[in-house]
Amino acid sequence: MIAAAYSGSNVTVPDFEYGKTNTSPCFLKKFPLGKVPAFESNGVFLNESDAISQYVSNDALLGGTDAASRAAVQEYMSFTESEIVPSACTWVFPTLGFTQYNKQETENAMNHLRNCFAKLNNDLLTKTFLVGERVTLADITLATALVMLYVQVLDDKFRASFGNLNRWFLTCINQPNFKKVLGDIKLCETMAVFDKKRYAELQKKTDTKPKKQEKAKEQTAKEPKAPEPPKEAKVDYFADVPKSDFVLLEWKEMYGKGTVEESQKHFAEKFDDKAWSVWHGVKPEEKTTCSRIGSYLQGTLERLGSVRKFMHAMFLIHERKEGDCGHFTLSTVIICKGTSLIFDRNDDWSTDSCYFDWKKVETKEARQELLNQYFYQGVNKEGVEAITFENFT
Ligand SMILES: N[C@@H](CCC(=O)N[C@@H](CS)C(=O)NCC(=O)O)C(=O)O
Repeated sequence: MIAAAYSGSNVTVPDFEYGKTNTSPCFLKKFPLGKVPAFESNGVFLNESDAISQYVSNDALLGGTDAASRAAVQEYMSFTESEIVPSACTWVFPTLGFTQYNKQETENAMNHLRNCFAKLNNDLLTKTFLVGERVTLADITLATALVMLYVQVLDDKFRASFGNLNRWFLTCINQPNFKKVLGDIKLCETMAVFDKKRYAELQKKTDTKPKKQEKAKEQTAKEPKAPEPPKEAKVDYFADVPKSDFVLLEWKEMYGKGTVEESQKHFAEKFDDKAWSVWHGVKPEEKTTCSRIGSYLQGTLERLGSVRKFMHAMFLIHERKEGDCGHFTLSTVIICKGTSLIFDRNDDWSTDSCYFDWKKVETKEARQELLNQYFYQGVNKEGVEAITFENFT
């Protein structure tokens, strides 16, 4: 996020719950190891913070045009990843209760970091930043890796021998682009020690966690090409859904053949939120062509064939022109069986849903309004008319 702030790349962080979002089938489809940070943009999917930060950087952050400077930036990034991060985790994680404390390992890590800091302190003797005269990805990568050390364990005494490193660190974290991402950082006063209590609590939590997601994740990670087990003749994907008086086919007919007023009334009276739900999905804007987004939508509708009995949807395509380029957004409102997102019930249904951000429409008023916009007026939530639409019925 700091690199993006420097380069002016527009990167946003969606709603995310660690342990939940990154273990969902949608996430695992795109990022099979379930790890964060994870980045997606216009069909580019990246894990690994170094790769992501390089992708969102501009040339200046990567060291400019000089090959030696670029290599120096890369050197500090690799140095951070292989020399700093492992020892920092070994020392700091037990103080946060994340891992068990091991005296010997912690001492080794402290000594290794002392050596690394001595080298860095020397590098920074006459320099404000690590490479060249301005902030580069070298500073961003190293400084952010050091934050947990400076906050948790590097007390005054430990810091005392590394004046140049401290000065550089403070310069970095006080740059506006660092500050707006990291906030205020309070340097450690007392070296934190193993947090036994929190460790025990966290252990308890992981031990009692249902193993189902873990298993699913392991399978995706280790056996991506394993052949699908033969499908059961009949799987009830809606076993949890109570019987309901809302009949999708009736609604579809009413929508197709009745007047606007009749079908609106039918929905208002019959829709049953104990067994059905309405969702708004948006596939983030991408630079493409009208025919490409159109054929993507056709493909999506074909792939959703088997879910037709349980879902009705309206898809809209919007275009925003920027110079000669079109930027297209695909969005939809769906009415589906069950109170959870229908695509999560069967892996075969989630091929495309993964690329959309979904929000459940919770209230009757909001449902009515969105339905009016999508199904009757062909406009999106903001009231903007679509260039084209597809009714999935
Ligand atoms: N080298 C990776 C490390 C990624 C990583 O280990 N992420 C942790 C969170 S800090 C994670 O997602 N763990 C989830 C898991 O392993 O299930 C990077 O820099 O991005």
